[in-house]
Amino acid sequence: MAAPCGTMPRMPDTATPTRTVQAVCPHDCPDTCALHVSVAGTPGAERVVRVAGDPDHPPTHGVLCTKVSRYAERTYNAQRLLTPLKRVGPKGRSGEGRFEPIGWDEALDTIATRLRAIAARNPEAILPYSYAGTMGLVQGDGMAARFFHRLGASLLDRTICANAGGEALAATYGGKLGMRVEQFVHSKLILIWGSNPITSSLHFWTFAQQAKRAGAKLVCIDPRRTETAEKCHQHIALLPGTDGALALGLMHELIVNGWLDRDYIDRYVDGFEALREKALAWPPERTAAVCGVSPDEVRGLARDYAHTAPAAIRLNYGMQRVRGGGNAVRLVAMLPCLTGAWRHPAGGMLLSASGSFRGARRDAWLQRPDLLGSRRPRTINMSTIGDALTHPGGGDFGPRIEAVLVYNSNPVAVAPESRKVVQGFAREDLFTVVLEHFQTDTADHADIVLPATTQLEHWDAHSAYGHTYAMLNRPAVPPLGQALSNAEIFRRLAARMGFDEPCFADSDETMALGAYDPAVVDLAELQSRGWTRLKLPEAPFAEGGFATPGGKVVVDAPGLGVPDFVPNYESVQSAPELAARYPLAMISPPARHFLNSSFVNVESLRAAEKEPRLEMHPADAAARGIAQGATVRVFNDRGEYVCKADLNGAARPGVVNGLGIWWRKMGLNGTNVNELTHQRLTDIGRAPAFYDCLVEVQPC
Ligand SMILES: Nc1nc2c(c(=O)[nH]1)N[C@H]1C(S)=C(S)[C@@H](COP(=O)(O)OP(=O)(O)OC[C@H]3O[C@@H](n4cnc5c(=O)[nH]c(N)nc54)[C@H](O)[C@@H]3O)O[C@H]1N2
Ligand SMILES: Nc1nc2c(c(=O)[nH]1)N[C@H]1C(S)=C(S)[C@@H](COP(=O)(O)OP(=O)(O)OC[C@H]3O[C@@H](n4cnc5c(=O)[nH]c(N)nc54)[C@H](O)[C@@H]3O)O[C@H]1N2
Ligand SMILES: [Mo]
Repeated sequence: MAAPCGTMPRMPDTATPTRTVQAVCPHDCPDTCALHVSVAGTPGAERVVRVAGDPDHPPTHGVLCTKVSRYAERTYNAQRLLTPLKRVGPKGRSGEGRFEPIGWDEALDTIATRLRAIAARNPEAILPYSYAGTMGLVQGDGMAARFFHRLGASLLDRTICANAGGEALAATYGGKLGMRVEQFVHSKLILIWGSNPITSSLHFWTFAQQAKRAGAKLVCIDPRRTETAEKCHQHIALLPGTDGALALGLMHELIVNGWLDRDYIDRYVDGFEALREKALAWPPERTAAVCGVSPDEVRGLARDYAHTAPAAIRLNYGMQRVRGGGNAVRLVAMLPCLTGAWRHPAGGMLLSASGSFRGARRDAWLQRPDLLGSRRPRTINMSTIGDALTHPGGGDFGPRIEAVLVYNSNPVAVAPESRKVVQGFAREDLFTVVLEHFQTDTADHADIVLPATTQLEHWDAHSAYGHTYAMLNRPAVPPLGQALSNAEIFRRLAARMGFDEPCFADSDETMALGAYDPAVVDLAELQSRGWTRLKLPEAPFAEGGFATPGGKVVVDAPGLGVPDFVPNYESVQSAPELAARYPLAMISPPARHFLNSSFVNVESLRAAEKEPRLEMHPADAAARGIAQGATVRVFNDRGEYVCKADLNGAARPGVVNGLGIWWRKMGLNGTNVNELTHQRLTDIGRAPAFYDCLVEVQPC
């Protein structure tokens, strides 16, 4: 591959920092850390020499994860894309695409000419595709959103991660609202449910450990024996996709034993009788049979939950990546309403707190949906991008997709049913532009690749989904090579497209400093310290006050009905005929040293993960003649994935864990775990069911 790698000066090993810049970790993680970036060198030749956690920011408390403490290694990586590239070889085939450097003028003119021609026929044939490579409000959907709204391109339904749980929370509480994360240190029981914080939310784990030292009991509810499960007092290893049944089983015990806060229910729960009726059908024996646990585990958990105060639930998105994920979140979210756990600041639940930022952020100004005018473009679901790109067009779908602009995402690696996704991106008639730091699997399919700045090189403002501080990121060094920020790229494209609205002249700095409403957020503190706490009550629902229209928790939600257990599309119980061929349930949770598919190319982190792995229970492996470390073929009707069997004790019988998300071209057979996942959607929120997937495994 001819992608140029800039020759970077070697990092000075013992350089003395000359100044410190206040920044923010941009990655898709609940913790959104405040950073201190140390810069050394003389003006014009400055380099970042260290990235550390801000000791004063309460959720960060001076600590970073392994990945981000090496952020300079990512920024100065020899593989960084530093000039625009155009494809000169055949499209597709991971790693074999040929690219040549071009200037910015040629790159932007090529793109503008193609987009103008397509837009003249129908701008909806153009699709933006982005997710959370950066969660910044400026480099995420700031200037890009303005650009696509003005253009009238198809809208993107951003469902790939959190939409089942997000819409479920909205239906139940009226928004993505929950406990303040700092309060978990005072909890006496913490259910860590569908979450592996040692890997994916390290700063929450610190709070949980503080609580543990103060006498709290920690229970992990997860099919996988994660590093977190190892360190909890109890691990309930239920089958994937059975969380809704477990929640109903717990409610059954709360109800039949009278362990309810009747006063809280009477005042703040709308529709309890209908929920009660559902729950009474779930005695411990039935619950245990569906969940693959013992009836005593169900009884014991219900007793602990009812008799310990304050009791808190840290739910994470891991448990909603199955068909019934939305209903399961609704059911779990009702548990603290039945026991009145919400009365205490350290009781209740936290899945996401991002809704707390709703009134504080100036979303309409940042994204300018008004630029659509009276146009109402169609919406394309990012989770079914494989189907969308291979659709011939016509009917309800509308025009065939002719151009895709990808930024902050790597769909060829992360979207389900990769074979279809690759087929779509390999279309020779599709015009694809990818804004990236690195030559990812998706960039391999681009016609034009544009080099983007990293967080150390641009302005941004951030909110968070695991804490409630508004944050500001200042650039530490100028852009490397010819890289430009996402916002600057869309600003220049807008100029070439002839978009002359004044908003296209707003600088990155103007947008970052204007992202928050001064009437709600302390901008002086935000700018001087880099972060400021939203003014929120410590116990958000102590006296009801849910964000629903009636202010109460909603059981019977409009259009959704009363929540119930919804079995997986693919499981031994729900699809016995399929299970006869593919008897193992596969989940594909994050690997500790990667962040989705980010960091797979950072050598030291890839070395820590070693090889793509499938964790198996020793009995399931023995039945197939598979030994520790053997190369195995994991397959179903959709595809096959080659990786190494790991019999490390983390997998329960009947379930295999394919740790995510390798770049396809760095895998053993040019695929990754999404070769096996499907595009069917969750019950609520139109989200992917990555962890609802049957496979078979053979030695290779
Ligand atoms: N190091 C690292 N950190 C990350 C990420 C990463 O890839 N790597 N990803 C980031 C992103 S994008 C997100 S959305 C967040 C949260 O990301 P999540 O995907 O929620 O990740 P985890 O916190 O690892 O929790 C998932 C856990 O759910 C378990 N699980 C799988 N299926 C089920 C089920 O049916 N029921 C239950 N109860 N548990 C199940 C998995 O075994 C895993 O331990 O983390 C972020 N942080
Ligand atoms: N099988 C399976 N699949 C999954 C999951 C799973 O658990 N199992 N998890 C799902 C989840 S939770 C999520 S959130 C999605 C994540 O999917 P994505 O949001 O696509 O996440 P990444 O794979 O991290 O890709 C982000 C890309 O953005 C680039 N990037 C970062 N910052 C910038 C920037 O400032 N500018 C530009 N132009 N690019 C930037 C990075 O280099 C990286 O290649 O994957 C989903 N896919
Ligand atoms: Mo995510």
